[in-house]
Amino acid sequence: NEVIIATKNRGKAKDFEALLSPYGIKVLTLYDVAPELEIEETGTTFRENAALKAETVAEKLGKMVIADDSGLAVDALGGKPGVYSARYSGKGATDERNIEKLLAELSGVPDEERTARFVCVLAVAAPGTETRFFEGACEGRILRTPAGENGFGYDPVFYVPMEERTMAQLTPEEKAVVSHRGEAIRSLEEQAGELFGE
Ligand code: ITT
Repeated sequence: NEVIIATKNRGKAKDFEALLSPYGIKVLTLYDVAPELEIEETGTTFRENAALKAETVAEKLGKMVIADDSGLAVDALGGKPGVYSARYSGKGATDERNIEKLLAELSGVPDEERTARFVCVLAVAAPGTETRFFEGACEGRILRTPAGENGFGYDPVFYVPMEERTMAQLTPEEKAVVSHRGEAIRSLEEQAGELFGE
């Protein structure tokens, strides 16, 4: 059993592997199925961008494809960086620079006002069908210094209160249990078990 995830983000791909290997499902990414494809994310919502990615690839391959559009919403920044999380620090953005910018923006914000959440929208597209959406979120707080080596993106500065650690201090299996991506995949699994071949 294989699932195509329309992503070029290796960190995301690893998350999906941790989430789907228990079902015996192999994860294929854009690097495997359409490495030349560059999809411009022109949408202004997670849903629009997830649909754009899933439908573009499903159309091209003639197969069912899942896309993940996700990001970090910080309350003290009015929900930013949101859909722009990957590109927060501008052209040539890296996880390190994005974190640096986030910490700079939040430098004057006291601990109790540093609440944030990760959001994940999955779009499931297949030729000739209506695209379906599944969502997940994970509440936390933005620390002042990064901690942990696992995960990707903003994981080192995202503190998960229930775990009393940052997302980057969790193993991939632990992250799968608490993360926005985990919640979205479980919702997909519950409502569309047939996708995974039961
Ligand atoms: P694809 O479109 O190729 O999937 P992308 O990185 O551009 O890759 P998004 O547009 O959905 O994907 O941006 C998601 C960004 O949100 C990601 O680059 C991180 O900065 C952040 N993010 C999402 N999920 C995260 C997670 O689990 N941990 C840390 N940061 C996350």
